[in-house]
Amino acid sequence: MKGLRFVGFLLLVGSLAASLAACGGKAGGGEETLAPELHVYNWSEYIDPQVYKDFEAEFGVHVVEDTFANNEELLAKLQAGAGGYDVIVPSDYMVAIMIEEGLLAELNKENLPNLSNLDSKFTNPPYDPGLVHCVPYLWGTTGIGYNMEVFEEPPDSWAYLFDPELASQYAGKFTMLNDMRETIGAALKYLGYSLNSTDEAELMEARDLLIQQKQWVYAYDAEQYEDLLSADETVMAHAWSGDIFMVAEEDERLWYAIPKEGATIWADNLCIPKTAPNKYTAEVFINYLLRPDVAAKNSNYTWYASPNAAASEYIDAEILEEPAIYPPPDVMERLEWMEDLGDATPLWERIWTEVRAAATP
Ligand code: N2P
Repeated sequence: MKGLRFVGFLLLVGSLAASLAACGGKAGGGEETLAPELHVYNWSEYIDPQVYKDFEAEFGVHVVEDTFANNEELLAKLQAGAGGYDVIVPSDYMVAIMIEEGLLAELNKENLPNLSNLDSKFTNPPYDPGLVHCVPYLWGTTGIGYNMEVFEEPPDSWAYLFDPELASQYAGKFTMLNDMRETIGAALKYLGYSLNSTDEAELMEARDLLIQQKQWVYAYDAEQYEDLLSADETVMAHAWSGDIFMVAEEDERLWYAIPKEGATIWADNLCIPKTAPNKYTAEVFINYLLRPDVAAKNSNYTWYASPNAAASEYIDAEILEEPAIYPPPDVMERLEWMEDLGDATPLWERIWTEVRAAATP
């Protein structure tokens, strides 16, 4: 009996040691182990591909990337139980929704020493005070991309997309973002309302405007629209700033304007889902993206503004000095952040479905 108990004790000690080793000796405060693969779910064209390669060369971790078109697609994926992602990139208001729904893990800041590189303006955002769950990645605005050969004056008003007299001149020649918040938001802005409106009458007005506009819309697209513009399929696009500047590097006819009525300002964030299989590796990756030279590589590639103050010295002057990327204070004042729509979400979703399903005359 005694002998058996002793064997049992030995087995217990053995399995404890094995499980400590498996979790990398975390309990002992030692190094954790890196997973061989990391799964990132990102916006399209939203990282310098070289950064994935450099990370793999340095850490031996192969990064597999999937892309999504908009925040709602990302949310639906997680709600449906997609458990394979280690790092996701939701925008500000979506971070708030995901925290509320308990979808995000809390970050272990010990693994994120490079957080100190962030500009202090970005370290306490209202959607995630104190950066408990996410790290700001890139930020930008939503406006209008256009072909300068077609427009004598920059189309710096939502009227170009919504005023029947103006928009009809570009019939079949412009795209709208395949993004509920951005596209209904743009219609609301044109009408002089907040892009966070939850007022039913305002929203019905926006819906009618979008249904009227649909006959002139080439497509609702958030992933290839910049290429359609460069391929002359379109001459104008409801657009995220950097997407246009990135293509403009090769196609000098293209440029981007922030509508004078005001527009969206947003920040996308690196977060770890609660279900992430490789949380520690995800933190090592996020910390890598926070290195000044790496953050700068991503800004230089995507043409989006960086919340990383230490990265500035490596970011191209062309980007840092571009007022449509880092807008001056008077423009900043006209920009609006998106917020969680709360109880009005189903109404927005219904309107978006109606707009997408509406027949064009
Ligand atoms: C990148 C899309 C930008 C993200 N192609 C908009 N939040």
